[in-house]
Amino acid sequence: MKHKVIILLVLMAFTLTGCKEKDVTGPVFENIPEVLTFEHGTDVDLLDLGITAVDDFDGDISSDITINMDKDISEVGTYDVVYTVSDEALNDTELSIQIVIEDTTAPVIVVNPDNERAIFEIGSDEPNWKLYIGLQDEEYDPTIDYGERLSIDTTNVDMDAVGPFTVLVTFTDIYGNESNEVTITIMMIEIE
Ligand SMILES: [Ca+2]
Ligand SMILES: [Ca+2]
Repeated sequence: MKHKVIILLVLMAFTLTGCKEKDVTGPVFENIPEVLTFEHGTDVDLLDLGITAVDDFDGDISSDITINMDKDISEVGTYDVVYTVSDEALNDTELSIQIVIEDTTAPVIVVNPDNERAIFEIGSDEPNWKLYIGLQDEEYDPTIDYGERLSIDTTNVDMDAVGPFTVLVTFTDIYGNESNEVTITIMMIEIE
């Protein structure tokens, strides 16, 4: 009888241990994208990059993935983003990835339609050429000193001679992308 009880107890203990097999393994991240570089201005949803999480006990727990940072990655730069996911037994797994936001898009420069052909009297002062252009899809303010980023080539212009003259303009954004070149044409005339 005593033996039977012991055997029974051992069996019960074994069964209980079997039932209570503990989840000690954290989930695993999968489908980590290789390319995490985005063009400036792209709408990036950090929780929608296709990254998934699978757990040995709980299965697909991708919907439990969270990130540790503010989701504002709107400026050009490199951002460390830490993804975290926990299984039901509270085993955590972290995944750290870098998101690069870059600007490789050249600005598009346009000639202000009002000033495509400007007429001046010989001897006039040079106009403010910065008023003659605009930028598409980018902010432009002619009162700002853009320094060498705004190239206004007036070597062909002679304000004291008759003729059409051309001014060549290019603009470089702060990331070094150079725009197309536009031509402003001015007419210098003699008024008697
Ligand atoms: Ca687990
Ligand atoms: Ca740009």
